[in-house]
Amino acid sequence: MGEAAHENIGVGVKSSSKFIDALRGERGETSPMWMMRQAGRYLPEYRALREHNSMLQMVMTPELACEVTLQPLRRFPLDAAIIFADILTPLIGMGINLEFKKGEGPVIDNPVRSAKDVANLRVPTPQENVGYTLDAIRMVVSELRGKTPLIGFCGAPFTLACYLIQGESPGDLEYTKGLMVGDPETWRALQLKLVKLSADYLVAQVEAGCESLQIFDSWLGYVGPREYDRFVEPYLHALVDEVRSRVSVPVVFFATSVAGLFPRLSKLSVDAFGVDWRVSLPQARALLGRDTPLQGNLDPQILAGPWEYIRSSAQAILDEGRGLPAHVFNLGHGILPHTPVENVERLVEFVRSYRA
Ligand code: 1CP
Repeated sequence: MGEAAHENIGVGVKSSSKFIDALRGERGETSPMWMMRQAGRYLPEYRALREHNSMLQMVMTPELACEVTLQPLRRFPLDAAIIFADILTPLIGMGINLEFKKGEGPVIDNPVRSAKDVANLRVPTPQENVGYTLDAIRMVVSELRGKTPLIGFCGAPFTLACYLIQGESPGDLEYTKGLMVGDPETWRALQLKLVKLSADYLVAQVEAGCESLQIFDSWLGYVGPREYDRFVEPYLHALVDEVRSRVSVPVVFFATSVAGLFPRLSKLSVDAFGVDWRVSLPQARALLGRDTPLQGNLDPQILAGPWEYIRSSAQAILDEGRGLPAHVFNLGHGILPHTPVENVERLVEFVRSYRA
């Protein structure tokens, strides 16, 4: 890396890494690999810790978050770690009551539904809000000793608003879209607060030692092009542009079911796009109309299937990846709790050794 990449605030890429190189558009002999939700319930050692600690306790205790972040790396030779946190934890400091309920996922018992609710939301500094995650990042980085880069992340302003407004895992978005189209001023005020919260959070994660960032817009696939242009794009661009002006690490944007939005998303000033399994990598490239490194896109649901099927799917993706400017192998969405660990082990070994 040249010095130019470091000049913004003096933090930037430290370790030489196949993963960071690929995000910068440099293609090596093999595709580097990590897996979304690579720390999680499919690992027995994660379940063992989880038996005695709630999800939030694990995120809020730096020693535990550090340990859980490192668990998948002890088992598999992955090319990146991702800090154990959640896109929703930074919302707690805004004044919402977040709980992860067994079987239900995240629940917010004081959802945001009015102009007054939005006005009451605080935007604390990352240090006062999520100091526990910043501490965990520093611990992980010191354990990794420059050998493996750590990914920091946040939820995009649209997806965070979905959770804040719906108050639970959004099965549908009727409250969210009702507010968005019915009260655009309040929507704007909420989006601007979320842009500020997330931009500061991403920058703080880089300052604590993260060498790459990923923005998750998990619910964007529910948005049509007209609403994207008016209610989503200005804030997503504001977040990305703000972060880029302050740090120089590569930024990946990930959303699912957004093939129809790819021509618009390609205007985002990110280094790479994460792709889900509903489109092929060449299709995604054509729709984006831009030569950008892509990350993806094995369907995590087929990891429950026979090895031969998994292997041939992974091979097809790696072959497609050879046609891209650069490719990071990943799943098309998070790994599922019942995934056999043995299949993951074989997959990582296969991806590491495969040469197209
Ligand atoms: O043990 C448990 O019961 C907790 C399950 C769990 C885990 C392991 C949740 C609850 N969050 C996490 C960690 C997490 N979440 C990470 C870091 C770990 C890693 O990747 O190794 C990351 C990056 C996330 C991101 C996240 N959380 C997203 C974006 C990615 C995606 O899946 O689309 C979203 C939407 C969430 C919300 C969330 N948190 C937890 C659940 C079950 C959910 C999804 C609920 C829903 O479908 O709405």
